[in-house]
Amino acid sequence: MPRALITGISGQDGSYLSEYLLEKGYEVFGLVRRNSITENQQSRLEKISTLITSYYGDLADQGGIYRILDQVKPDEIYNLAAQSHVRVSFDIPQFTAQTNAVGVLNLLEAARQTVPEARFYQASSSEMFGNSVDEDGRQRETTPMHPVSPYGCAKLFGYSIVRNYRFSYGMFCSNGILFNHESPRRASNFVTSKIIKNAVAIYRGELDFLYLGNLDSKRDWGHAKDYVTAMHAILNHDTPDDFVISTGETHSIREFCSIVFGNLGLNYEDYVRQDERFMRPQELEYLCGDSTKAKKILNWSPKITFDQLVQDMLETYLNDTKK
Ligand code: F7E
Repeated sequence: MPRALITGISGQDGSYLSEYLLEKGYEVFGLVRRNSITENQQSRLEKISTLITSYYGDLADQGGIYRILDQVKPDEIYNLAAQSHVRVSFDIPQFTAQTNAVGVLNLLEAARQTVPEARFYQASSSEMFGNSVDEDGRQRETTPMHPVSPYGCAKLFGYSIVRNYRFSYGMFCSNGILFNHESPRRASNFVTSKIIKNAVAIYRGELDFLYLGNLDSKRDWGHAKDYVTAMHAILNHDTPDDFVISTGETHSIREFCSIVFGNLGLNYEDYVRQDERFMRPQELEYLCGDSTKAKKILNWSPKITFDQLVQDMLETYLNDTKK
């Protein structure tokens, strides 16, 4: 049975990846950062809690990381743990850098010392591109990276140190450069979940307005369930490499509002208000990825369409009165 260790196992991606690897016959281990509200840590793992083994840990705690790697001896390591909110990274830049940059190095170094043969996946991000776009309006593996947030800057360090360990020590270390990916498990302070959750509350008469930041930025949104299959494919390729994972389709926040409210028979312009608090000091305006390399080399392409993603999220919120 191959053994996989997933940091950030209780997050959106960690929970989907665990389910996918369990189906494939893996033994799944995970790192969970301790939180005073236990329910927050467990909710996405409820269905599989008896099938996985989780440890409390933090990427900043080097001793703990060594101990866990040495005990688990994983064949594959998926580093999904991060301070994952771009807007929040402007409020807590040092913490973001400690986790998203130095944390990657801590894990890599512990892997080099304890399990140098293990394959290492790093959750890199399209936020690393900043406002850099190729002439055809796409971002791909060769597009220059000029991040515009503390989150993006920290992720660029993580991406670079993973490549450095690959070339310096011959370790099997790969980056998935994932564009935005959402699902019913997306936390409600990311824009897709926030729009859907609040539009449903407005539809039910529980709320008057939805306050958002920049409505004109554009994102390439895929489904997280699709994207975790790419993570596994990246680590199970013959050689370590870096891959863009995206849909190649882009929509503005305004368009997303229009679709969601429209689905509920409402006009978003009557309910959406702009609020300075949700604007960013510097904004990444436009993302539209080109995953040709992943398609050609890994035979990976997204299966779930944008419309299906919106429906999946919307139906979950409509059916779940607790959300
Ligand atoms: O914002 C705009 C906001 O926070 C999307 C993370 O998974 O993807 C994600 O980062 C857009 C931005 O995601 C609100 O200004 C407007 O232009 O959903 P988001 P993100 O920043 O793109 C990348 C690939 C990652 O790696 C990250 O970990 O929506 N926006 N109004 C808003 N965004 C939020 N959160 N809240 C608003 O009220």
